[in-house]
Amino acid sequence: MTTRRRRLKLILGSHVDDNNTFVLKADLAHEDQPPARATRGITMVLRESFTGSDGYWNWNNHTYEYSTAPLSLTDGAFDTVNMGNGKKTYVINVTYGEVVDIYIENHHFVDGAEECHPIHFHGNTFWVIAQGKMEQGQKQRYEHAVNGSHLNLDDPPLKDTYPLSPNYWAILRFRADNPGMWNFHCHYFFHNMMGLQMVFNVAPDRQMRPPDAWFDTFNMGNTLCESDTSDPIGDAPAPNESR
Ligand SMILES: [Cu+2]
Repeated sequence: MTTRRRRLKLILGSHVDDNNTFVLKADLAHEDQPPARATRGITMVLRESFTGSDGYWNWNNHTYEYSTAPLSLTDGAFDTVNMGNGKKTYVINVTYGEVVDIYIENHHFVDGAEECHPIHFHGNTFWVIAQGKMEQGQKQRYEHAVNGSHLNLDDPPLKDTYPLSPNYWAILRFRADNPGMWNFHCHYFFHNMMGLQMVFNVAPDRQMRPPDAWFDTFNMGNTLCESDTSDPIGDAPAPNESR
């Protein structure tokens, strides 16, 4: 018996166009095609910053700071923390059904040191529909990338992690059909802890929330979150509740 395995055909250099785009191809026998158009483009610029001798990683100049409430347990609500110097609980809301292009661009240019960031998305997969290289110091942005590049909408790889090198950019297209608070971060643990993460809050109106008993039992006297019984969406009754 032969076992078919998912294959990734990597073609580098042979399809370079005017925008320095490299085409990644996947085996279509195992993977769906992406939606032909995005309804929204979100630009995420990766940089490094320093406070004194302390180094931080940023998405769009924000170093991630943990929220005071567990994001995945609060029905899309969260306490945002802003400690200054770009530190914040960086959350972007996404409506159910949107087709989102996450455009990532790495502005962290290092001389003589290649530091590649494995960017990982929880709860979702994305199609890598375009990627390319910039000149050092160049700023491109999503509109230029999506309009000026060859987009592979026929057989792009469907992944949950993309290796983002200095001077490179990529367009990661995903369909927002999985409600949840989903972390988008560098998978190097020390980069993650140095702030290179953020959260896509997908379809907050469809997210499940803990039963009321959770708020009573595990919420340390409502110090984490307030119980709100006015909205029954996704609210499963606790075993000892009568309804
Ligand atoms: Cu990293």
